Amino acid sequence: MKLSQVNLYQLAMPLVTPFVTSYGVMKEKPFYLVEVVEENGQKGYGELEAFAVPDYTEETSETAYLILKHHLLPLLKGEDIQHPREIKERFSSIRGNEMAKAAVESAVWDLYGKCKHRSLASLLGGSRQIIDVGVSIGIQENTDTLLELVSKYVDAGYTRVKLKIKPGFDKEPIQAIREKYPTLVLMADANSAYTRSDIKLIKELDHYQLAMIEQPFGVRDFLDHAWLQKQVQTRICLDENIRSLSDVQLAVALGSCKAVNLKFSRVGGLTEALEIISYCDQEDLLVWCGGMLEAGVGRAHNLALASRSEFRFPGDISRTSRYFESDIVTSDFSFKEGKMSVPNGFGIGVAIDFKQVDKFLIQKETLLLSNK
Ligand code: OSB
Ligand code: MG
Repeated sequence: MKLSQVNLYQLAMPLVTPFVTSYGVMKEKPFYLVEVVEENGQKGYGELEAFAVPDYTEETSETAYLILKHHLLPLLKGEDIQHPREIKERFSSIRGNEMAKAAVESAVWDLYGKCKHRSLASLLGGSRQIIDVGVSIGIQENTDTLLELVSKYVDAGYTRVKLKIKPGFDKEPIQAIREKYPTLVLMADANSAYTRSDIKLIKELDHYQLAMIEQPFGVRDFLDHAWLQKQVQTRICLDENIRSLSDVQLAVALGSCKAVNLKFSRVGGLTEALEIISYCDQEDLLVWCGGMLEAGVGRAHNLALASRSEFRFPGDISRTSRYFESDIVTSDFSFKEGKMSVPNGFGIGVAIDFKQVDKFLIQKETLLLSNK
């Protein structure tokens, strides 16, 4: 496959309701839809998931765009790509910037599937057609609104609920949910809002049969997480800490966690994600599919990846309608009773709805790649 051009659609999709985490409030999702075009006109799609503010990771939508345009795409000029696996190697001279890399890499995976007449799920080694999905609930104003929300999602069939927590919004809401739903698969995500000095509180959370506590400490605090995991029964799950396979290896060596929230966009692409999945499986570490409030393209990539049998825990792959009024793809992923089907068309298996893209479009830019 020789890429002739890449089109970047800069979009901003308003969220139906603001999403609140310990980092702050998100009211819209700014992102780029990346369209890679090969010489015969076949197209592949990826989403650049970096947020507006560099709080979750260092990248922002703006910095990732610059890296993509000035440093990543030039590396593909004139290249004949035999397999999307090669992209990781081509990009290896560029440090970090995982989301910028993943946006291009995942688009090339889609393109490859379309050229080879294979679904992305089958290319990635996925075997399941229908997968259990969970929901991630932001920090709420009060316990009543929270319980109302939880009951709405439980009624919709979501098989797992993740609650965002921060100091001052942790034990009480968790206790309230637990009292009302004694057997619900429940977990908490702190997005790095606690430190060692909060050990007493975290030990209290140990009493609510949480499936896991995600990212309680700082994003490089492998040692502190290991210190914590030794003192609590509840699994510690790492999200922000994990940017590559070697980070997972470090976490295993130190005992920093028992679970990994895997977002392919946070680890530089699907190839790195596949390596992490194999390693987690071999080390008996629970691995599951995280989310970045993706629109339909990123969601389709997630579903394809999460169709692998190693994912034994419901992912953060709720319906797009939870976040957005309307989506940029034509499929609605047929959500039914907490399960979503994995698209089985070629590549990501969903078509772009360009009318919708136009609705959210800020600007479109074409970058030519054909001559060296
Ligand atoms: O920590 O997983 C996270 C959203 C924004 C920033 C960080 C996170 C999240 C989510 C959203 O939990 C999950 C989803 O896409 O539904
Ligand atoms: Mg998280």
